[in-house]
Amino acid sequence: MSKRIFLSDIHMGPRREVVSPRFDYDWLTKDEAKRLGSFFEYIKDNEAVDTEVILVGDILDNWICPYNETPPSFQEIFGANPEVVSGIKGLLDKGMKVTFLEGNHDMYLSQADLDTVFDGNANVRYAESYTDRGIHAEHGHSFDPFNEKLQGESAIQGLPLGYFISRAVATKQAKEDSSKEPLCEIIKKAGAALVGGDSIAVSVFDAIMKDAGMDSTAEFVMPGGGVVTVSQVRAAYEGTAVELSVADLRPKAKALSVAEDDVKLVVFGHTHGKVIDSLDLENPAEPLLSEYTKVYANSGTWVKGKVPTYIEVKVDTRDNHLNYISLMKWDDGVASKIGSRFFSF
Ligand SMILES: [Mn+2]
Repeated sequence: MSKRIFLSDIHMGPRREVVSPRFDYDWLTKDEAKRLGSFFEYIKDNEAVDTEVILVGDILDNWICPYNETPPSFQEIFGANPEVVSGIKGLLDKGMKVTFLEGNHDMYLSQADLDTVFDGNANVRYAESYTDRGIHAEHGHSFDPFNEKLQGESAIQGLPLGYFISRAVATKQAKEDSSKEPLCEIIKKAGAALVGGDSIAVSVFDAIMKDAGMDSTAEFVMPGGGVVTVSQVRAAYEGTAVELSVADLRPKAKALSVAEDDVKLVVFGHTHGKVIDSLDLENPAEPLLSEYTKVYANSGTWVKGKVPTYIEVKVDTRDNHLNYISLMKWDDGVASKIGSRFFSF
């Protein structure tokens, strides 16, 4: 038997000292980090050595940082979350493979960063996406114009507008200990309050800067130590197009599975909303045959206020081309199934 375990949106932060009146702005709390560490221990103790763990992005978070603080390095973040790091080391030491996929909140993480933390262990790997046995997994931010990796002269340091919005959201949280909602939800709310005129992206940006109490001259401290003002950011991203449907990646999963016949299961993260559902598609090659099924799954999140969830794919031991996929939860140290599907490839 062979298993693949997918989890995402862990959002480990730098856990910097809280000096009153500043509040803790990290999305992953200390207790949640411990809970995740014990989950990794459970996997190590209960699963076979050929089990693979795929971390589907936003595992670290160097975006959630108040505008006037220097953003953390990935090494600072790993160092602040020893429960998670030692949990992953346990898996690697047993001989299991662990893959980190790119997310938006950890966009410029690299294999070199992982090699430093995990002592060059060959079982840990960094990639943009994961493809195996009919499965396609990626974080999902590349379908979200607010949060995709940007190149070109309009982008500041290759970062999308969502980066600056995250910095403002962290600024507000550090001031008020306000709710730690995923950005797509915040953006959806801000978008719902729009009036005409500017592009949606810039209007959302304006609303969030105002909400965080940042005026046009406020200076973001950037990675590397330089600064950029709110009005410079506004000018740089004025043309950004935004779809307000980013809270639901199902249409993107459907498009992806239609374009690639070999893709039978699409696993995303990013939205923080757990899902397992079939994508019922007409088979264009054989329209007289019944519908054939592909599956969309979202691994959910491990941060505040939600029962942590993950996706498990099990290979059928009798039929090597059949995969069972389950949406699982990890509640009070117990793993249980929320829903399941199967597919052959
Ligand atoms: Mn994300």
